[in-house]
Amino acid sequence: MDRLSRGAFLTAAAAVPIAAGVSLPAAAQRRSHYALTMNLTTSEIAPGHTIETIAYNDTIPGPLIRVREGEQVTIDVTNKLCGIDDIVHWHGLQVPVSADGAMEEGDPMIEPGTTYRYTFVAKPAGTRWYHAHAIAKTDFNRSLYTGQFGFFYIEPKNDPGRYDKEAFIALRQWEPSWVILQDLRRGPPADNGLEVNYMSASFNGRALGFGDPIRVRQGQRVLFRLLNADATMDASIALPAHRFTVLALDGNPVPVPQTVDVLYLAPGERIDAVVEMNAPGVWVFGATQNAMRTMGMGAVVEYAGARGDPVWQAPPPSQWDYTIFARPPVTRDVDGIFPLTFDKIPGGRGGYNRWTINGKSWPDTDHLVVQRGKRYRIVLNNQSGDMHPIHLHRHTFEVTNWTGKAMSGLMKDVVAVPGRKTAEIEFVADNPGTSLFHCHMQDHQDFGFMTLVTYT
Ligand SMILES: [Cu+2]
Repeated sequence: MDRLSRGAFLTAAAAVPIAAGVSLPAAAQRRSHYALTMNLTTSEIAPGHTIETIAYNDTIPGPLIRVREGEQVTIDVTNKLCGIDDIVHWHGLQVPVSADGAMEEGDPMIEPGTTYRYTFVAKPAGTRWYHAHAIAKTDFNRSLYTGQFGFFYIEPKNDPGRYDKEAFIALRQWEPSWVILQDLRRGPPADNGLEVNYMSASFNGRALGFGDPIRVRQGQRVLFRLLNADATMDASIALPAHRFTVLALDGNPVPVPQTVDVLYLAPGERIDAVVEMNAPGVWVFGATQNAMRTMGMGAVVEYAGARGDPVWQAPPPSQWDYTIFARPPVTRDVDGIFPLTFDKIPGGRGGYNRWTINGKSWPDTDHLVVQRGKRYRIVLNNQSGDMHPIHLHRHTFEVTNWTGKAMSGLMKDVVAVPGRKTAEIEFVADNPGTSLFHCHMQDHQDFGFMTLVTYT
């Protein structure tokens, strides 16, 4: 097995007894001290197709960070780049502001030739991740456009471990460029600015058919821990002849696990889903969108003893809907409501679109001022035609309304708000310090779509 895919697919030994409480061999890889080095590296993502990018420890994704919930973890990040500073954000973790890795909150950028130590208690349990959090603007050699991302898995204190095999998979597109992309279905205005377009894509840094197959056996329960690590694009993925039982969204167990044909992930989102391997064959696990799959967004799932070319079949039509994983709505008082309207200022032909929150762009956006211990509702009103994956740092929020449908119990740190739709989230201000609130699209956050939650 080659270097990249060995790091990418952490496979537990087969058929770990559930009741026996035997810990998975992967648990042996738990450590409390990690070292990440930001390096300029080359990576072969498809046969003979090599890209140059920045990565952690020369692997894509970066090394898996795996710790037990509540444990102290130390991560030394060394910058070996020439003339480029950067910073690492621990996405979905409830960390102190000093360890969050966001320049806008006052955290230091890591200068070339230096090492910065992040140390914090790992919480909450679940599938988290880490990634660069610099401003890229028009520079595709920065931040989320590069290979600077990896999984950060925090094991719960009592891991049910109801699976035979675990596969961490990060979705990603490569080779971005600015293009004029007029979506005729959206109609006017035709003054839309430049959009980001890609040439290639991968699961775990390898294009479909190039990486090692995900090897399974009939009867296995495979737990996929999926991450959309893309800078700007959402993705729907499917595995023909198989269904996904969704256990967690953004690492947090869902109130109502549901079995679906297609998974949808906006940038920054994670899904933990179990698949019962009961359809022997060689299958394409990949993007439902043909163009994205053809670019390489996928991996082969191969049953032991199966032969032949990998088979793709389009899944039945489906619509992603967060509410099916949630409980019915409950009426709860909040201590404050922040109505936020998101809009786009089209950049015009050849220009860059700008984004506004209540009519203002970062750094002029109004802060959301909260008091410790109180509960707040944020009303997200997306007036633009684009989907926005809205992310709040250092806190977990409850999605209480999505596209007009009220709900409760669904805890997330990113919520995808479709074009011209609304959503509502509620959170308890339980982690004092400044917290960044922004759209997770790299180009959107770079061009205005950010503000801060501040405590009084
Ligand atoms: Cu956005």
